[in-house]
Amino acid sequence: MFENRKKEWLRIAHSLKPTLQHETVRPVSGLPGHALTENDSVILDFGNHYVGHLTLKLSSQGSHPDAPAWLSVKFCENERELGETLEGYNGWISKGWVQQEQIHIDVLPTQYSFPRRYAFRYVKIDILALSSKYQLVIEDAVLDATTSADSSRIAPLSGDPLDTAIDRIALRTLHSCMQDFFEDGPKRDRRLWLGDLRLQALTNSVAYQNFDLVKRCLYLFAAVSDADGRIPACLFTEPEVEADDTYMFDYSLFFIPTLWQYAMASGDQETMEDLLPLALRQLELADAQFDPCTHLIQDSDVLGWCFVDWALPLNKQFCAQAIWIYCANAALKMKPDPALKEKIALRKEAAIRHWYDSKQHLFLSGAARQISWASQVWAVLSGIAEGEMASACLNAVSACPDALPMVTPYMMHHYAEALCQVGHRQQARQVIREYWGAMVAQGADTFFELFNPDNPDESPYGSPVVNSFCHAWSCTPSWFLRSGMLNE
Ligand code: RAM
Repeated sequence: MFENRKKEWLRIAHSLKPTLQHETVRPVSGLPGHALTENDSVILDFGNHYVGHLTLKLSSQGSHPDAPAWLSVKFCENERELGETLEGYNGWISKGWVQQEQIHIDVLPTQYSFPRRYAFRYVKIDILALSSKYQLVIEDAVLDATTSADSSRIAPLSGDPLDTAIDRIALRTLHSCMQDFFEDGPKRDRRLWLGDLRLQALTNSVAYQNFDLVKRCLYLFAAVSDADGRIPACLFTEPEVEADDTYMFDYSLFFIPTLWQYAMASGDQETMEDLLPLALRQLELADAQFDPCTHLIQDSDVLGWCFVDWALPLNKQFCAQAIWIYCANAALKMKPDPALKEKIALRKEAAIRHWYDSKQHLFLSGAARQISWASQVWAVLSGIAEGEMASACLNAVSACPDALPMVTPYMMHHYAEALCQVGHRQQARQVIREYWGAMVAQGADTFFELFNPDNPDESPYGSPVVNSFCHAWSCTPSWFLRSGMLNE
């Protein structure tokens, strides 16, 4: 399907590859003013979060170096990582993501450029070995930092200091993730994920306004849709553009609101029309997962069949139904379709009938009738719950201590948006100030992939050592603060 279009879609994506902006940055502190000996350790601080390639200018003191300098170099996005080690790590995600390496320098003086791009503020250098006859001098450390975000397009916000700090850090997060495409995290996974793209594009529309980058990403996804037209959850761009073999129910569908939102923000109707059939195809494909008699989506216990949040015990059945409705509503905005409207009504009605507990004012999910924050949030965003019912379920969940909590800024974004949708804008502002504000209080320069204020070690991967501390989907406070969403 769409086979005859994919070559052209890829061509368009390639033609929009951005020219990265480069900035030369040096440490604000940590460069030792003296020669170093074996077992010495230094921490260079670059003063902010950057993404790029580091070059170390090294020389020696004493006799001619008679043995290699052996260094361990660790790049850290925040201070917490400086103290972390990989010892005992047995999580399910590769430890190859941890930003550390060991190098041998045979000839001094030299300029050593790290071939790998890193995302960091701090660089910790441990001298593992020299010889007793010479000392190492770190003369300079020069970072070639890159981004495709044009900071000259935006002015800092003025007003409340916490709001402005949150905005500054959210923008920095997006800034670091904007490279050749919208990366989910420049430390990990350095990939284009649809769920992340949708939120980045939203914030980009009120900040850097690099609409070509959004267009490029939409075309990249289009070009790697499979033989049925299904859009993968994420894709690789190197060595060639290729789909990852990961498909998620919600992420494929999010192509629809991402396309609609892009067209609204940029005014680019042509792209919308070009990609609309592919977008609508995602709804058709999702139909196979619905029971035609009950109009309910089938549940699944396959990890990641539908994403929603990184809370492993979360049952996704209700959220999946709600997200289908949310995306179908976005499709209707691009193209009226009475049959689709009818289908939405049936699925909405079925969701209320099967999953709404009118005594508790809560939506339940799965065979075990799980109560989660995520289900209430998606009930509101999808329009399954409207008016009184919508505020009732958001109020009820906050009074329900057993409700399964949210663990990512991605899910918290949706909660804040749901609050705005029911008119609780003041409360949405409060959520942003408390949740993202708690990361500010921890000294964040960029916002994290996962953040559970009650559990600093929150990680679905087995250990926070592989977590990303600059993660695209946490950049949306700037969208809330700059779009006027929070204004009464
Ligand atoms: C992780 C990444 C990414 C997200 C997926 C679902 O691998 O954090 O950002 O979109 O999960």
